[in-house]
Amino acid sequence: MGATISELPFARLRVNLSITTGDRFVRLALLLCSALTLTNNLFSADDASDWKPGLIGEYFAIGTELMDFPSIAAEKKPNITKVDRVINIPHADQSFNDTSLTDQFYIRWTGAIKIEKDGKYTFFTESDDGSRLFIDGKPVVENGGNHGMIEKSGEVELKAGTHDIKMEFFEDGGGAGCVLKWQPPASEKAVIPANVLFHKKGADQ
Ligand SMILES: [Ca+2]
Repeated sequence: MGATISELPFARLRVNLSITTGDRFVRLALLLCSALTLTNNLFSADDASDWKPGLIGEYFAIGTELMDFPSIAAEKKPNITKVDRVINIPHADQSFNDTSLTDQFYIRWTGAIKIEKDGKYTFFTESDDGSRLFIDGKPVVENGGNHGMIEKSGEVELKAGTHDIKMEFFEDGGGAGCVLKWQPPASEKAVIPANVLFHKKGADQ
């Protein structure tokens, strides 16, 4: 997504610089307009039409005992694919997150997280049974194994911008729950809000 963002505004700058009005103030104003356009484009790039709110949740019915994360063949299709705006499923012993799944299933959530400012971010997964979180492909929280509702955390330095996020979760039997929280720099710990989670348009089809 970087190439189109950086090319467009500079193309506009070149066009405006080539205008020879003889009036420095007019040219200055045009440059200022270009700079504003550039700024606008950079901000709107985060909300570009190819990004949609929420993470893609791929739900797999496994049907056998799960003591840890299952291996899912690359070609295996999920039983359910849906967009989840947040991951905040309280602990319960019933159908999981408005699906027909109750036991012996695995979920993979993928998409992007929008980071407002550089700094150290702490992430927390609380789950029954296991969960783990990856940012930009690197493990940040390891909360695997077959267990009750347990929270684990991890820290990562992040630059402002959009980063890949992947959350995995599995449930063997009994109760199940899964909550994904964070603590941004100088902020309170909270469920990661819907307004920073996105997926590529079409990824849910
Ligand atoms: Ca369980």
